[in-house]
Amino acid sequence: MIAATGTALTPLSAPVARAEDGYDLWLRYARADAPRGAGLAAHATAIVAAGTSPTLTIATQELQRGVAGMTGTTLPLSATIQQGALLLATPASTPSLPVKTDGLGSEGYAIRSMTVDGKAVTVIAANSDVGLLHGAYHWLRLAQSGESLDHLDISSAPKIGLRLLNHWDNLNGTVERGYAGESIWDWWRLPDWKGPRYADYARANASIGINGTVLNNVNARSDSLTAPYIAKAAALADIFRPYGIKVYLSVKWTAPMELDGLKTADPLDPAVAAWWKAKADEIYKAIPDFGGFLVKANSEGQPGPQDYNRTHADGANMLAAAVKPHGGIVMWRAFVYAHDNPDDRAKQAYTDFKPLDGKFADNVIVQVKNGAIDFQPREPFHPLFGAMPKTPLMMEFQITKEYLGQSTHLTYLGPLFEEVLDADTFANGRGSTVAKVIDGSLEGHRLTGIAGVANIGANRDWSGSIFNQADWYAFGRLAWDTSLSAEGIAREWTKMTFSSDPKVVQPVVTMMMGSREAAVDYMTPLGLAHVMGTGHHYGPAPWVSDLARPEWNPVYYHKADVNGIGFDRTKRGSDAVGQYAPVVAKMLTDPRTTPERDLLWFHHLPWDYRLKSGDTLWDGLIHHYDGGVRYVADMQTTWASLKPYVDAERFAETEAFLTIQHREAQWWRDASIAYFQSVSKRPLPAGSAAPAHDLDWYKAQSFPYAPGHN
Ligand code: GCW
Repeated sequence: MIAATGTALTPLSAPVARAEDGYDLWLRYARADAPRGAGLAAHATAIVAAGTSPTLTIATQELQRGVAGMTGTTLPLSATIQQGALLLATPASTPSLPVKTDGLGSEGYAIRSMTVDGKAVTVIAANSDVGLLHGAYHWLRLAQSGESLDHLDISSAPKIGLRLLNHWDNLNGTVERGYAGESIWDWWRLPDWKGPRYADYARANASIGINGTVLNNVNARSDSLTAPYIAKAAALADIFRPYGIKVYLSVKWTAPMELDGLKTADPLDPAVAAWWKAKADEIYKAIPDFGGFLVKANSEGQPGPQDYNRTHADGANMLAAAVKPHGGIVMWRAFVYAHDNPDDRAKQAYTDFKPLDGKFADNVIVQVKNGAIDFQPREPFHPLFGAMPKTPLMMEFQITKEYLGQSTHLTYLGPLFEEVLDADTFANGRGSTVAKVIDGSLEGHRLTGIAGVANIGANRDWSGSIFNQADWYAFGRLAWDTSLSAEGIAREWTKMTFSSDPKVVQPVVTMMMGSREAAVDYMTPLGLAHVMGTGHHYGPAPWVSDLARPEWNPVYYHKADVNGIGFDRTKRGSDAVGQYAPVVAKMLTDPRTTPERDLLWFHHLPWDYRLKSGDTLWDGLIHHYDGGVRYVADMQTTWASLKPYVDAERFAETEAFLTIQHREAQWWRDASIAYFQSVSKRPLPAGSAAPAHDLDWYKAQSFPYAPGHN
């Protein structure tokens, strides 16, 4: 090891060989080959940026960094327009702006190739400097992906207002359901020590249009609302602000009791309301543009207004009144289910919230998970979407892969996000997609939002694996524009992350696009759900039946016995289908018209039920498990063929992780089959191998140290 001596051993100008450790994410700005580099340089001879602001400085420095990385040349700042310049301008900084910015809002941008003063230039125009920053990132994305920089005529503005990450980060540095190491928030040393990583975090998020971050776990501690922690949050807010990113905090319902000894947390008690008002005032003094609160109440043991016989609306509205004078909002989660409620868990959020439609204050938005249970590999869309027309609903996706292979499985989430956003609620006739519910266009809401539970940690590569970075990227891109395709996003990401060589892009994108379906196949095919190990949720455990609450047990979800399998959610069963719009409910009532991918979510069917393939349900189930494992083996082959094109470090990591994934896919398949066969008493179809071990062996596996579990 070389000790630091204070002597500069390497001249600063010498090129430093750096390993591709994933730190740079999709902002690598790798050197372009000569022809592409020349083309790029011709479109970036100088930056002409009118005005000064921290945000504008970030935008120009990012362009300089990108162009320097890709071409090796320094992009000068210039006061005069010259051929090939990049012009950054707002109507305020440049009254003669030749590009219209109407309709771009405060965050959107336009990029146009045009002639100004007789010079061919590229104009990036926006109504704000943050808009210019987003435009700069768009231009850099085109440049990095090897797209043409000629004849650009782009305008882009987000339809969804709040595009947030939710960190489930604890004050002690652990991350609930985090698989990328410790929290990146160094709460202990904040606010004095503000490491460089915070700005890099903001930069990565700004590059994909994320504009807010909830810093702490929804399973919140009151301490995050104390003065020292408000100061820490304020330090982060100061760093994020020029990137167009606001901070938000999760709050614990009983904070007034825990911090200041109030006797109650009843939302209708004036002392409670006064406490929250004072707390909000205190926060806004430190963070003038604080975004607002996120609340998990009366869910999984968290306290909430129902403890005082008040409704979720009573609770949300009281908090909303506290932040309202400052322009803040409240995001109230609909992820609720109660141990003393015997009703189907999938129905409980709707049952609680639907009657409250229209009862929330205008700065409250209800945050709904994509499905009615809990971020399973596949869930039908949540029945609340489209069912609360008088209430703005925001989407909650999980980017961290609690149920999709955690840090090692390559399971690209783009197709999951896309499937949910494109799902048709039929709330207002055909075409009433979930995307239109959350962008406000279906029901005319102005407060709109989408959140992703972050997969970010202190690991050098941020997300626990290179491919998990794609999920963060895809979330941001879809939050900005829900009409983008998961495949197009995968292509962009691959080009920037690895290479724009079609020999790389094609196979990597193909691999990614089928990967989530493969995980569904080897974990929970045909609409099965929640059959994973208790607590840590790592690996299969469909046999578990001894946990205190019925809905914690996998057997509750699959209900397999000698006759058949699946959860009957039709009228004959829990009637969860009745929570969907009539057209959807009708379709889901009949197994023949239910999409097969959701079959066992809605129906309990005999093992001899015929699938569309002609297989019996039993044989088909086994074939899905087999197919999932096979897909992973194919990904291994594909990846091996890419060795010549990928740097050694990232190649080796992915290769090793695919080996883990293959072993675990096989384990999922084998353990699931061993269990279901013990129940169904049926032989495996021809060509399907028996599990490697007997059922007892799978049951005996234990994982006390699996990550991400408190
Ligand atoms: O997905 C489940 C997780 C919990 C999580 C909870 C929630 C933060 O297993 O770890 O708690 O959902 O979303 O509140």
